[in-house]
Amino acid sequence: TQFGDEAAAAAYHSAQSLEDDLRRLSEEHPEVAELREIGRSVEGRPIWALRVGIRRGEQRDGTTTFLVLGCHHAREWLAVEVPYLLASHLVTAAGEEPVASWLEQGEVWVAPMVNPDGHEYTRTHDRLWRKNRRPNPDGTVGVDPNRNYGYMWGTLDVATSSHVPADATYVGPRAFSEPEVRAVRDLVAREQVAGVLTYHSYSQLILYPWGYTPDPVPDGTDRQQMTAIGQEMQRLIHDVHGRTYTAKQSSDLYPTAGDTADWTYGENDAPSLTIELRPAGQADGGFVLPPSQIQPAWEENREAALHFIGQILGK
Ligand code: ING
Ligand code: ZN
Repeated sequence: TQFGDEAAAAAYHSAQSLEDDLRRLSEEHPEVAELREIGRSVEGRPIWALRVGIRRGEQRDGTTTFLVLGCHHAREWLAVEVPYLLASHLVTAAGEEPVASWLEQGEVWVAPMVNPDGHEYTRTHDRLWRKNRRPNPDGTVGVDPNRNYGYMWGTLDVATSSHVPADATYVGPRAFSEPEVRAVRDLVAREQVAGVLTYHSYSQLILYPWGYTPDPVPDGTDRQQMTAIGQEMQRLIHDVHGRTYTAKQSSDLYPTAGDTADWTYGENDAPSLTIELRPAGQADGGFVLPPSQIQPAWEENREAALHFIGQILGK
């Protein structure tokens, strides 16, 4: 690699090694895991999801789906590893409670690398690249996939949600202009998605909608459920290694229109949370963490993720 940390590059997944490892999981556990290509990136790379569920033939009406996403943003390497390890855990725990009961009526889809083009670019050219690799008409490159979803898309024009193609938070020319984002949209349209967990790094946060407005989501069971799950996840994470991941509304971090959770909740009524993984700040390493951080990050997030999944599939 150009930045010389061969050990880190080997310990974290590339697009190819992720495909290999997801394929191996599906081949070792064919009764509960299936590898699916959910779409292709701008540069033609497959976007992979592992479907964790019991084989039901064609008759799958009424099956509730929980969706886990990772790595919308290229440089957020830890946000590939935590969802990958969650997928691996679910596959090996599928025969034991509580996972076994969840899979009687439901399934979990895990797509650890939504933005494979950007991710590969961070391994070979620019470790801190964020967006996808869309060539823009003005000669710049990249749309922010976490600003390209179609709920209240484009309604803000601020530094953290920009209409300038060169910017790191460029929203794109229209909602769902990006194939990586359409892959998620089409998966949500095909399956009965009833809960969404999307991983980013860093800042140690648990973010619930909305991003596009400081108003809270409407008063009622959804608001109650998302804030309660966020609080419980904060507690479960803290219990493991003492790290504080603070639960709050995403607009309290900064305003964004077109993010994943606003769309999966606003358009699809699925309780949706964004996790910002380790570390707390730039001074602690920011996006660039040694591989020794992968295991503790996974450990502290495991029970929290399982809690959310259980709240959705365990009914
Ligand atoms: N942060 C998120 C971003 O997309 C976020 C923060 C998530 C804001 C969800 C609004 C909604 O900017 C990183 N690190 O990507
Ligand atoms: Zn991000």
